[in-house]
Amino acid sequence: MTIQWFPGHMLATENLLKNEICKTDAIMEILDARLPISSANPFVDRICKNKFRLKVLNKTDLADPQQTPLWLEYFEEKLIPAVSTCGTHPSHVLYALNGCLDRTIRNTARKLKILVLGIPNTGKSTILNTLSGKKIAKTGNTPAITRHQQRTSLPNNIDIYDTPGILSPVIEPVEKAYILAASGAISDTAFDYGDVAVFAAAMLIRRYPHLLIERYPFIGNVPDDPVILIEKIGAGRGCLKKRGVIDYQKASEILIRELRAGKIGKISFETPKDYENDNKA
Ligand SMILES: Nc1nc2c(ncn2[C@@H]2O[C@H](COP(=O)(O)OP(=O)(O)OP(=O)(O)O)[C@@H](O)[C@H]2O)c(=O)[nH]1
Ligand SMILES: [Mg+2]
Repeated sequence: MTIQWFPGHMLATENLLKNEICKTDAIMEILDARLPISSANPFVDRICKNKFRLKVLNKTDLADPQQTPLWLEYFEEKLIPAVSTCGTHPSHVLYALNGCLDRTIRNTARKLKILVLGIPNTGKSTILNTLSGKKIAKTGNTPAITRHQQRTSLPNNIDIYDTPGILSPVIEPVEKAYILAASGAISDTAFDYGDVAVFAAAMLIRRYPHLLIERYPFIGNVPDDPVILIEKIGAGRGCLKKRGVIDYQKASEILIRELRAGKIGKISFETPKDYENDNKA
């Protein structure tokens, strides 16, 4: 099933960015470290062509610690500037900001303008707050918290702009939409938890069976079938309807919410190895 979610403020943000980009010195593109490919918006590639752009793989504390360094190597090989951060960690975000400043030619006659861009819920506003040392921007664990661009002045004549998260109007292929939905980048109103849970369960069975056993010891062996895994989780967590029928929807929601919150463990939805294999053909 295709998933689409493109509320009006995203189109307004795209139009704003098209006008603003020429007045911008550098861009911090905030990605989700668990999904560095799927959390990149092709619109950002298109409009940022002639500007210095740093890819910031945020939420590293939730990502598989083996995969994030591999992603950084992957980007380095392709000569794409990238760093990884935890958005609430001042030294991490300062390192990212300096990564931008080091590569940006300054026009001392005016303030340096840095745009913070990305899809929803990757931690843009959190990074801005950590950089400024104050809670300037509203943050929250649902997508589309920020609805308007917001400027903050930093020391050394720097203006930094937080922007609303933007997605593509059409998210393709469907696997990408499922990854985005599972990560929390798409509003819950735009997809079915059951579908996304099957996708997520299949990924967990393939890559992180040991974490499934640790989190849900009552499942016994990890089944090959994602639907059976979800049913077992539902049974173990008491998600039952009348006459003992498993509440599949509730079980799906539990799996997705615990996956997003890092309760199952540190998990990456994408690995450079799988990505390269999938794109070899
Ligand atoms: N675990 C973890 N959570 C983070 C990190 N950075 C941000 N968050 C959380 O992620 C959620 C989204 O953060 P926001 O800063 O609101 O994200 P945003 O990109 O501004 O989202 P929109 O405004 O909706 O586009 C919040 O609950 C943050 O506390 C991080 O590095 N690690
Ligand atoms: Mg925000």
